[in-house]
Amino acid sequence: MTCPYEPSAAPGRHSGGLLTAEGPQGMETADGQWPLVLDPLVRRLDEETRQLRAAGPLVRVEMLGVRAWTITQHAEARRLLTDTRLVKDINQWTLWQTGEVTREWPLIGMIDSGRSMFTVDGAEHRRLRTKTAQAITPRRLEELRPVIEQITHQLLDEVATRGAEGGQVDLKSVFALPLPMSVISVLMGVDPQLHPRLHRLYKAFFSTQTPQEERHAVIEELDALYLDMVREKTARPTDDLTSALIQADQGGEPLTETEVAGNLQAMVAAGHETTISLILNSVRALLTHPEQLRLVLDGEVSWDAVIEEALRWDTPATHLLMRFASEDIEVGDGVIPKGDGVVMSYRAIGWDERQHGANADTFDITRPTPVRHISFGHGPHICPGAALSRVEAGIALPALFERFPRLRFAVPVEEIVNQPVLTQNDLRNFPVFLDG
Ligand code: STR
Repeated sequence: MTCPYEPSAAPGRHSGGLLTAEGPQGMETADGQWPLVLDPLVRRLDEETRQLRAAGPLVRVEMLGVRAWTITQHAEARRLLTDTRLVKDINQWTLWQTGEVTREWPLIGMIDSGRSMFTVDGAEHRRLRTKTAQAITPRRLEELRPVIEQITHQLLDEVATRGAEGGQVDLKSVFALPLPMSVISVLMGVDPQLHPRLHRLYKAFFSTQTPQEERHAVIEELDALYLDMVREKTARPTDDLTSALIQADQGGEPLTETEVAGNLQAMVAAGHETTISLILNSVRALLTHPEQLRLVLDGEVSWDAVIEEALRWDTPATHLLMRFASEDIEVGDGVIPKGDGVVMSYRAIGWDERQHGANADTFDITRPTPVRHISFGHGPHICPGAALSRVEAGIALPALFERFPRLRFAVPVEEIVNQPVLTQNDLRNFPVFLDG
């Protein structure tokens, strides 16, 4: 197999500083191949997804100068996501132990994000996660539904106002971006006045183009903001999940201030960043497949089917960073050596023909079998917010098309492109005409 990508032009020059001309020790492929270099600007996501699929199930990738393995197959991913030898603890990472990866690596915030349910395993993970997960079950979410409906309709009013003169409206900034942040804020008890600041901070946090000093400042600001929030709610509890996490005794072991802050941070970041993509990617898929949109508007196919297919075909979490092999782990014909980093490439996983059939790379809401994707992950870390995101998209999408049944792109669809965000499938903007 030949590698479709050129090695990085100047290995070792990247701020990660990891690659020498020969490649770091123990990281060269047995057959001398270079890894697939993922484009930090995400200019060809579909092409990259195909290349990952073709090279799978275990593929060597380079992400902003750092090498890791990625998993591109549904069955292997499922298996590995319940394999306890694959752990979240960054201290198991050889490149971290040797100092080859430092906080200067632009993606470090995706891994070393502080102690939370996202970064620990085993019994401690259950201790950190259970209370939060229980608060977002489908049954508990019924209470949030009217709130989500109200936020959705308010935002759609704003969309209508902006498009009143027949001009174009950015469906991202006016609808898909504020909706998830508003919803997660109600659940967690985040002050709406912080929204503009949080939008700005997360945009900088996720972008590969953010200068390093700014990125450090952004992470510091986010950490301080959430810690303040937890302290404030400790002093004056309110009716939200953050206050509940502070007060819960977790079987005699209450969560510490930093643990609550870590969970809060993870929930806001995840609830915000991923659901924007779910909404916009669904709209884009429908507008580029008008015959399928027709089926939905005529009630022939459910909105649930649209959402599950969008989750599979154009999933929000392109690459999920990162787990570490605490021992050598065999995958297919290969081995992940102990101490190496492992990424789950959910977009490629969603295109697995073995799981979804020969047309896995096409959007088709009429698939005969229910779509069994793992875009929310699998195993102990499976997305605790999955039901919430389904409720949000399940309200937002029908409401949008009911209000604007003639919604259409205001620019050629090729101009609707990804943000420079390597790990998330996030669009820059989404100009539409409402047409009445
Ligand atoms: C962002 C930075 C932060 O403060 C906390 C977290 C933990 C949860 C992470 C989040 C991160 C990045 C986006 C993630 C989310 C969990 C799910 C979400 C990875 C690192 C996805 O994109 C699926």
